[in-house]
Parts: sequence; C-alpha cells; structure tokens
Amino acid sequence: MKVCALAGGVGGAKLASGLQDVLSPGDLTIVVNTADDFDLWGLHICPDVDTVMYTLAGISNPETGWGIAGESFETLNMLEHFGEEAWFKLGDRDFATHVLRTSRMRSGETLTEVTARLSAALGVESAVLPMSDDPVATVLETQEGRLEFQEYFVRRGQRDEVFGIELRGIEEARPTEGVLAAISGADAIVLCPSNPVVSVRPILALPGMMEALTSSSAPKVAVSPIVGGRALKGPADRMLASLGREVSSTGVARMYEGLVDGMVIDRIDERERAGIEAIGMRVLATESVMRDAEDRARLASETLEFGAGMVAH
Ligand code: FO1
Repeated sequence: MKVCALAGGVGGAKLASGLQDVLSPGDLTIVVNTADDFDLWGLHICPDVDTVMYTLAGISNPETGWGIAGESFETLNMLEHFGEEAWFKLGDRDFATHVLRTSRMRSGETLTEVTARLSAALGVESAVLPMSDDPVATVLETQEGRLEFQEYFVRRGQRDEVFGIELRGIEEARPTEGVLAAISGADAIVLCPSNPVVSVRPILALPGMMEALTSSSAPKVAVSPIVGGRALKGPADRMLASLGREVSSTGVARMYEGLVDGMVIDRIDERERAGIEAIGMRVLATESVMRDAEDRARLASETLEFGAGMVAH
C-alpha cells in the first residue's frame, strides 16, 4: 500500500516514523515543508526536511525532536567565541549535513537529489521529498515588523503575535515531479499533525498542489495537531488564535475543507465530532498523543485503517 504523507517538523516526523514502521519498506513517501529553510554562515539549512530525515533514520534527539541525539556543539561554541550569535543550535554532526547539502547544491544538484543522497546514507527506507526545489520563505507579520520564520520561531522564541503570513516565492515555486508522482500513485494521503498554518499550508499553497491532491481518488486523512484546545508542540494554537481562527480540531478541519475526507482527533475532543462531520468529514477519535514508538505505530495504523474504510470523494 503506497502512502504519501505531508509533513512539517517534529509532530509530522513522529507520525511519519509510525507510518514507516507499519508499512512495507519503500511504500512511504513524505512530502516535507521547505518554507522554513534559511541560510546561516553560507550554509543552506532545511530544518523540517532534516527533522523528518533524522527521525526516520532513528537518530533524532528524543528530547527536542529536532537535531541529532547525543550531539556536541564545539563548532557552534567556536563561532560564538569568534563573536557570532549562536541562537540557532546547530550541532557538530548536523553541521556536516548542511556543509554537504550546500556544497552539492552549489555544484548543481537539486535539494531533492541531495536529500535522497543524505537519506540513503542514513539508511532511511522511505522517500523524503522536499515539497519543491524552488525557494519559498515564510515571513510573519508581527508588531515588531516582518520576521523571517526562524527569527520568529527560534531567535525570538515565538513570543510575537502573528497578524499575517506571507509565503515569499510561492507563486513562482512548483511541486517537484517526484512529489506529483507520489501523490498520483498513493493509495492513501495523510496530512500529519504539523502546524496547519506554517507547515502544511506552504505545501498546499504550491501552485498545482491542490489540483494534484483533489484529482487523486485516494482517501485523504488529516491528524489534528490540536488536543484539548492546545498545540502539542510549538505555537500553532497561538498562531491560529491571532489569525482569527478557532483553536480546535474543528478549526483545523475548516482549513482542510474540500480536501480532506476524514479527521483523526484526540479522544478528549470527542465532543467536536458532530461539528467536524457537519463540515463533511468523517471523524476518528483516538489517543493521538505520541509518547513513544509504540504510540506512533498505533496511531499510524489506526489512521491508515480509518482511511481504508472510507469512500474517497
Ligand atoms: N528549534 C529551536 O527551537 N531552537 C533551535 O536552536 C533549533 C535548532 C535547530 C537546528 C537544526 C534543525 O534541523 C532544527 C532546529 N530547530 C530548532 C527546530 C526548527 O527550527 C523548528 O522545529 C522548525 O523550523 C519548525 O518546524
């Protein structure tokens, strides 16, 4: 069974690893957000792609969800010694990823090609596909002015209220051939529990992406990242509120209206079932918090079974 998952950072990577565990090797493709990519010290950094890649390789830092387990930070310490600001915590081994990626891209390889090479070297069994080989950058409108994504997210610790989001470059960007092929060849499409505004939306906003998704007859299931009115990780709850959206799985379902056939929500949000069904989606209420590998695999198989039992539109 071929599955195509759309994912952003940590929450998306967790469900992707559960999907990888329950599917046959090679049956999973993860299309990853690249709108939070940025350059630092001349290196091209792709936090969401790397989070998914390291998680699927089984080497991610279990405490943070991003970066590599057991990292050292000697390079960053030296940069700080040289007077540089070290707000983005790049570990020594993680640096190797960015050095190689940047060097290969400068020699003409695409981000997709470099990611395939890095993933294969790390023993990842699934296809990790950047959503696009064209640059897209999330820029947030705040009371402090316009902030680049990592400036907002890491440097300023997500403390600013977000009034608007620009996806710079989105109109000129295109999904890759590989992404379009993964969607058209999928038996099920899963929208991972990633931030719907800054992780999933950039993928959906790529020109041609909604058409590709809606012309697939595969069931489409989204797993809500909001549990009990709060985001499991990151600022999704505060972002939804400041953008005037309802902070609930129903609010997330509204953002996916017309695309998604079913929503997986947490058991504690069972009372939202009727409201989501009224939007035209089926609902599976289950334990959606992924604490360990067992939780990830269980949620992944429940999500796939839920999709398989649905007639796609
Ligand atoms: N997130 C942080 O909150 N602080 C960091 O210092 C940080 C460093 C970092 C390094 C490499 C990487 O791949 C990811 C990193 N992240 C860090 C996570 C990342 O910024 C966010 O999780 C995503 O961009 C949001 O999806």
